[in-house]
Amino acid sequence: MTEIFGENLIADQNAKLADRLAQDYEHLAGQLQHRGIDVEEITHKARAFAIAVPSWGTGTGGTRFARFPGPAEPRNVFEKLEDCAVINKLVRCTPSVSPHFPWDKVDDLDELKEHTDNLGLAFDAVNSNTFQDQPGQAHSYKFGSLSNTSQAVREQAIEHNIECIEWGKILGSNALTVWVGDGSNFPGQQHFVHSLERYLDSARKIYDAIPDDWQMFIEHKMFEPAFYSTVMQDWGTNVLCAMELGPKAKSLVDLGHHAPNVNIEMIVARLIQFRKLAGFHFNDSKYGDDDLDSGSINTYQQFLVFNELVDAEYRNAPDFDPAYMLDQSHNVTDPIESLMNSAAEVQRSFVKALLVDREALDEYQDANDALMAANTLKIAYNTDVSPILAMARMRSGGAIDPIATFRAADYRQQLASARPAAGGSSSGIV
Ligand code: LRH
Ligand code: MN
Repeated sequence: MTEIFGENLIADQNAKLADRLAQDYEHLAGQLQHRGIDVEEITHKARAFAIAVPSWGTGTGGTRFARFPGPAEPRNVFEKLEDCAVINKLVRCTPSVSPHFPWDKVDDLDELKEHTDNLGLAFDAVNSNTFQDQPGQAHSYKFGSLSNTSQAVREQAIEHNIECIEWGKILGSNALTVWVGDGSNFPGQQHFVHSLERYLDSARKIYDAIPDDWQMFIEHKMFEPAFYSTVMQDWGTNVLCAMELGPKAKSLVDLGHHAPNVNIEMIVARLIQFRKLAGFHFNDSKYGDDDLDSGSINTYQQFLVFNELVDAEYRNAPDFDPAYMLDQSHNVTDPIESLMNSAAEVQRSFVKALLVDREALDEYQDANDALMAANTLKIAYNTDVSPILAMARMRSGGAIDPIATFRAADYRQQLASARPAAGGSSSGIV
């Protein structure tokens, strides 16, 4: 489907904006030069930035109340990947896709790998799913999976994770993300210690199946689907378990999995310090795990997270190689537009963090000059780096304005006949 975006369409759209971009870029170059920053060095780093797209984010998402699918929704993993290729063709910073099993499971994984290679994409971390019961499944996950009181259920969940590793190997992935919704809805319903002991025992069996060149990403979440306690509830439980399991296990931070106002950037700093930062599921939220578009609500927090990540690079933090992924649910926007916008907004936070004068910041921090330290971050944050992001896209063969170019292509209309709607609204994640 990327042929809908023939070279000409992107070039034609860029031609309308190139002069204005050159002016804006030159102006920003001058501003940064005054601050001793080489704009070309920053643009080079912006072009190297990459974030994975969630396969499950390419279809319209929903809530327990309803899902309102849009036109020409992807109907299978092959079409999801075609949409991911469109995203990368326009924003040039999403070269990989994170699959979710069994949602993306097909009989011929070699064919899926070939399809993905042909689209110029790669697979990122694979995600297991022991939070839903599949048709014909022997044991239910109603009362949990890896921490379930039933050994048979735990073994079924362990087996599924090990299968995901085998499938991931065929797809060329090198990490398994394990998120479980295990928990309780009533005080007294679950023994906090026994349930975590069962979780750890199960996780060890999965860990032992992790290849030496792979990693196991443990994802914590405060609540939902359990609403009183969650076995893997917070970063503390997460990092303790990752340390307990071994060097291949690290802690993944989904930004929406924390209570409002939690200092997520400090959690990131802690995980980096103890060499246990797996990476991220970027999204935004105002209340719960809202899975809203990254950078749509709390842009300063996202910038502060990247300030910790860039600082880690700056001080050569050991074992620092975080995986960046989006994990969002697009209920009222075109998923392709939201994923393009979100990838660019995460890239924006990264680029702004590159502009922080770290030597000055170190001095102000050592001198306890709180105001100037805070302002040193704000100077970077308040810099409009849009020309750098657009120049990075253009130089990498993408669109100066991805949304305008996507709309100019009339992608959904052109695909409507090829992708007849499945019909009707339904609930839940695609
Ligand atoms: C859980 C979660 C997890 C995925 C799911 C789609 O809320 O963030 O990362 O498996 O969303
Ligand atoms: Mn997530």
